[in-house]
Amino acid sequence: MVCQKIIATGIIIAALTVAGFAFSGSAPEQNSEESEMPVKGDVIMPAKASRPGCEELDRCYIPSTVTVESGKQVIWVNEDSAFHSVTSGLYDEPTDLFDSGHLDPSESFAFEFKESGTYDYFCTLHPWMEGQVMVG
Ligand SMILES: [Cu+2]
Repeated sequence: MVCQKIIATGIIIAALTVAGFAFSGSAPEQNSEESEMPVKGDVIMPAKASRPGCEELDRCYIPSTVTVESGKQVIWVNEDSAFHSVTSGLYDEPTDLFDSGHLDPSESFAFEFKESGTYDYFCTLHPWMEGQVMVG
């Protein structure tokens, strides 16, 4: 009888251990889809953004407007097969806050926004490409 009790207790402990392991193991699994991508961008430059017309569909930078807290960085990823840039200001009126330079396909650029405000940016190669970062 004593022996059976010990075995039964052992099985319960083993079952709890397996359950606990499965539970703690499920947490990182939720992020596995994101980590499959080389870089997880907040904004992407999609295929064909180099052609005029993406602005009509609001698909030059996706999303074209992002909101972040101050002190946070925004990451852009060029998913197009053409060069693009992420340059602060407007095409006719660039500012010197940030400029990615020419981004190769699948290259990324990150910038940390320290002060709240609304920041326009554009692509130096394709003037129709415009986006905005709202920093709260
Ligand atoms: Cu571009």
